[in-house]
Amino acid sequence: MLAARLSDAALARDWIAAARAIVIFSGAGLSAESGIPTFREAQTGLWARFDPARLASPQGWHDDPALVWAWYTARMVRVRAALPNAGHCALAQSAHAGRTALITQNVDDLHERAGCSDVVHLHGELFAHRCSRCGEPHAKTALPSADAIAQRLEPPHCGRCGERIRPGVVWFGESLPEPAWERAVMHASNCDLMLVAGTSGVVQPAARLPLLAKRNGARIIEINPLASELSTLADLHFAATAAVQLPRLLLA
Ligand code: BV8
Ligand code: ZN
Repeated sequence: MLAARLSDAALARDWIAAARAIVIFSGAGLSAESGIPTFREAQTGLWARFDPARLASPQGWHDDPALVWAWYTARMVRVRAALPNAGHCALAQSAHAGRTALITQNVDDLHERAGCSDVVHLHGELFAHRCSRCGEPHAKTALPSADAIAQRLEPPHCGRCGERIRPGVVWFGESLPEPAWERAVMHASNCDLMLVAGTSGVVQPAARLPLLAKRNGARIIEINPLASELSTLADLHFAATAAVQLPRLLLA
């Protein structure tokens, strides 16, 4: 891994301009500068004493659906109040968008609200509720105000079968949506440049994608203030935030 100096931004821009097919692989760090806490950051406030990996699991849902639904409702309220940041906007405004595929681990809709389309959501979407039994999609529910969020909130129930509605995300221990995973593998296998932005590279199988790209000859550029599990794969690592570095590489 080459720790990138500012002058390497020119080298990275040359790689981007010359690339035939680019993949952006984003994680929770992309939304950090929009005020959305990253997944591994300590839980705050009402949720400080809960393990997010436990809440984001079928077991957590089984044990206490009202606690899990309240946690997701608090996250939905936070995302609704957030705005896309300069990193999201640089991806949407990039001149290279036509030959770029965006694959995200994030469940928020900030990429879409910045103007990106055709986003591959590996871990589902926060606002895509569905019935936990029959899978019937459930229309977005009215959100409470931020100060009215209790620590437990009974989920709505399915109009078709009466079962509880669940968040449309992929929980730990659940398989990724086949179509999303297949598209992600196809893009990672065919790209010649991957920008890895804002991910610790801890969660599998998503974190396999940069390795797949590398094995197929792609260059890897990482944007993360810290080193990650993927940094050893990076040809260039910018120790910078997404909102600062993505505009420098995509819009300069
Ligand atoms: C599965 C939705 C098959 C829910 C999420 C090996 C193979 C397969 C599975 C496993 C395996 N090993 C372990 C597993 C199990 C598990 C797993 O990976 N566990 C981890 C904890 C080890 N994987 C699974 O269960 C997956 N399913 O494998 O299915 C299967 C099926 C049945 C039976 C057996 C097997 C499903 C995983 C999906 C989990 N759902 N999200 C929700 O959000 O509530 S994952 C969750 O973590 C979020 O989506 C988040 O995006 C994602 C990944 O984390 P990151 O995005 O990287 O975020 P993180 O906080 O970790 O890091 C942020 C980074 O940003 C940091 O590096 C930081 O430095 C940086 N940063 C901070 N600020 C900025 C910044 N960077 C740039 N700019 C900034 N400003
Ligand atoms: Zn149902």
